[in-house]
Amino acid sequence: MATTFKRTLGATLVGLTCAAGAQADNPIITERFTADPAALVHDGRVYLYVGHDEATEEGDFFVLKEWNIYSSDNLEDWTLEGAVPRTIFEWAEHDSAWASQATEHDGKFYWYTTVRMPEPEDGEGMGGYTLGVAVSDDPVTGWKDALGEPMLDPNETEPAEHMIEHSHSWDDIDPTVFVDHDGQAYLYWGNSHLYYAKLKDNMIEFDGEIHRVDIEGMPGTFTEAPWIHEHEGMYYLTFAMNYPEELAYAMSDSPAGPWEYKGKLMEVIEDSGTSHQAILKYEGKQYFIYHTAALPTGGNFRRSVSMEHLRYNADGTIKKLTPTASGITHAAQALQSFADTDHYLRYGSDEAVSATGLEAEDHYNFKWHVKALVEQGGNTVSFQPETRPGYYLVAEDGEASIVEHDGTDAFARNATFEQVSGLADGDWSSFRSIENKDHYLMVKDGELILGNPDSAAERKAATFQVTPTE
Ligand code: FUB
Repeated sequence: MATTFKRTLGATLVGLTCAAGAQADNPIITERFTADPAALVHDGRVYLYVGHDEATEEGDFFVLKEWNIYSSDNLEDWTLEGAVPRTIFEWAEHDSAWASQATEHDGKFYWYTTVRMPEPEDGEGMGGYTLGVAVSDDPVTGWKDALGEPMLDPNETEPAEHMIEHSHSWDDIDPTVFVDHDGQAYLYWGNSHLYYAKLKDNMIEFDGEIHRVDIEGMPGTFTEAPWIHEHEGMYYLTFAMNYPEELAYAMSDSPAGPWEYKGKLMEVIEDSGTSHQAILKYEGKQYFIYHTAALPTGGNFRRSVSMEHLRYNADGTIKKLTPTASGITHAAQALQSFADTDHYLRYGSDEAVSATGLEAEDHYNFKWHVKALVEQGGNTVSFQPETRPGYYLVAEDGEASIVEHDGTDAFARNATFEQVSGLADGDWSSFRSIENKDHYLMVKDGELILGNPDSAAERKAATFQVTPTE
């Protein structure tokens, strides 16, 4: 894993003092909380634009003072290139560097952002969230407000009813830009209401009217986070639906719609009311980038960006995704029991771990992301349930259970085991707590417990095999 901090941003540089922390498994950025990813590819390099979540653990709303830009040429090593403060939009206010997307067009870069503007002083109409657009000759440096004013007045669109009782609206957020093969650019955006408009050739002004979009057959409510992409001649609109948010998608044969609902892409994210997806095409493969609450002490306002492979069915529909701890570069592992080799360790949505046979419909809950939280003597491991990133198997108070990482060193130690030669068979493994070497993981009556094996049967029960699942 390489971590570097490369470029500075002249006038837009803000205080970045820590090295960029990034890793290939999920979350892909670990040194800070990041949200609302958007990616573009330029000169063979991926540029990832994210909001920097700075809310405290007790915080009850988003605090986003700046956007951060990372880059990578292998999707494994991410370099923090710099940060652009919300204040490049001088007419905006608050810590409102919400979701954004940048694109390259005719040799220039255009970055469509969400920011908040003041409420009108005369009390006429609403202020609130709106769209800003910045322009630059470079994907990282030199971003300047292209218009010196918002792309639209929030009063030009009619907010959803639940916003009308407020002094500000937030229906004009989350822009996504799409440039079609004929060079026509489209901007989609919205919260509760979904809008789109064509862009003029100058990429910074609307060309014609703003349309309100309906998604035909949608079984829920459009929430936010639209993203448009194209694949083999079909157009895809992915978005967040309902609240807490599920990620879903619709398809069309035109970037202007009509859009037909096609299904859910991801269920509600554990511990986060929002997610927000981007689709990346890079070196012949496609990726789904989104945010979760998986970093220790994460939550609704302390999110972290993750990545999965995006795959299609033969009919062009998208295969449903599951948030994983292993991400795009690691293989998840299964933990097979020596005492009954048909049995594997499995987690659920609570604290318990059981050992049972696999069912035909099993996809995930026997998979673990195996990586040490505490490196000690070269043979330590920690176990994260593959689809509960941020949760770990811990040995504490004499019990083995699944618990959310609280960010403390004590937690990390409790979630770390020494991997030793199998007590019943040296070709297999046994695992004992690094905090209490008498406490081994073992299976009793189909449940995972901690114990100190002293019979042949107990030594078998404390013996496992770690095997790749794919
Ligand atoms: O990050 C602030 C807001 O939360 C974004 O604009 C929405 O998409 C949601 O992720």
